[in-house]
Amino acid sequence: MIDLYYWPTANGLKIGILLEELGAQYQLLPVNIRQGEQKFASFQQISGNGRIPAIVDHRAAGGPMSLFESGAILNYLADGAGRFLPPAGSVERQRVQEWLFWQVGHVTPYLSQLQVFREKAPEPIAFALDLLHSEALRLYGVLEQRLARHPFVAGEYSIADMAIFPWIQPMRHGIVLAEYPHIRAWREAIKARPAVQRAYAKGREVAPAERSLILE
Ligand SMILES: N[C@@H](CCC(=O)N[C@@H](CS)C(=O)NCC(=O)O)C(=O)O
Repeated sequence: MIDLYYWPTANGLKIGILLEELGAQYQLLPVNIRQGEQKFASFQQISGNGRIPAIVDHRAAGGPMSLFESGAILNYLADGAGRFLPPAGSVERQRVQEWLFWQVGHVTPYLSQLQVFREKAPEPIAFALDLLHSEALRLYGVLEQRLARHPFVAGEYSIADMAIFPWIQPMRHGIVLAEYPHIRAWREAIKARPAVQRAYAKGREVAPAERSLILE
């Protein structure tokens, strides 16, 4: 059994998608980040950075093992199952890692800040909005170019796609998706997957008003 410490934000949804794709036995343990539960000492013993998602794997050989950081969790779970991440030493695995690190290193930091400045700033701050929107355009452009040549970012559907997908919310970013036909087709294909639909349905049970659950 795996415990998933979770809130249905983009970073939380990534792990829900993989667990559903794997048909894993897990329980969702909501950490209400809107009410500050990520600051509880009990949670920070599991997630040293005080952020969701985190897991505790009760199946681990040496006893229950905790892990935080979504990229590390995706790697760990995919390796354990031998799915959605090619084996060590292969070029294909490095391709998945490349796009996974692109997601955690560029997509989350810039798009999350864009969302904060668009949705939460008490008044518009043009400098921040311009800077972050330009970077969002650049990131969407990078993804569009990649998907023009490959059906999924690393060739086959992988944890890299699962990490990127929840972050592609064009309406929140002021992006017109019609200008990115390859991203649109990729997004529709992932959206249609039963595991992805189950992951979002579980997210809606936890916190239906979370903006990350909007799939338009
Ligand atoms: N680099 C981390 C980012 C995790 C993260 O930022 N989580 C957000 C929700 S998406 C959070 O816990 N926010 C709570 C807070 O800002 O205090 C990862 O990929 O897991």
